Amino acid sequence: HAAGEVASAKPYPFAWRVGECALVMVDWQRDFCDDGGFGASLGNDVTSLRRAIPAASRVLAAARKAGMPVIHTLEAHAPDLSDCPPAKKARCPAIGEIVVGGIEGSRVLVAGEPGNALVPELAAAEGEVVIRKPGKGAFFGTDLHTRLESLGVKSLLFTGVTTEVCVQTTMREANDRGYECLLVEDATESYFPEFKAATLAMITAQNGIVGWTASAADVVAAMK
Ligand code: TIU
Repeated sequence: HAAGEVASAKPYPFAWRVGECALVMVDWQRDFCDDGGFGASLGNDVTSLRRAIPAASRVLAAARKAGMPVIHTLEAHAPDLSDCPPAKKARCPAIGEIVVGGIEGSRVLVAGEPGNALVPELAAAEGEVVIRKPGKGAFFGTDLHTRLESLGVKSLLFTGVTTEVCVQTTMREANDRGYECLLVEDATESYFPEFKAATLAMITAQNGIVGWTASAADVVAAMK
């Protein structure tokens, strides 16, 4: 296999074998990115998240062109909330509710609702897998690991929101399952700039204890 390589990646160059790398697009759903969504209901300003959409879109387009598998995730509960632990609902009471000023009368973080759709700029293409997940991590309660194994995937590129919640949790789950993980630093965002900066630093610290980070431009160049 030929290799894709991002020489500028931190803490040192990141390489993957062609055919063994997939792109994971974490939770680019309206619930987090639109005014009135879950993110906004928690008191957050969603404009910071939207800033990462153009870079995520460029990485997505490059992955499609390179024939790389693309997996989208959604934080999405069943309509009866049977997969929402009471502890999660207790600390995020908006889940499953229709909130005042919300997205088109949408129930928050519920599968199939308008707010649970991917933002149009990053919508899934025909044939791309969309995984609904009840947790912050995309491996908990899903068949993601089985799917990746059946595709022969060993390396993962990540974009998504929010950096320190669902993206970092998913990266750590992937790292523990043996995947080599790279987070595209300008294709991820947080409602808290200091948390994004800290997450990028803690991923790459200690010789890449969780994985690597690199810019969208350099990742896109490596996919050609
Ligand atoms: N997708 C994801 O990160 N879920 C969250 O709840 N993030 C927050 O930052 N709250």
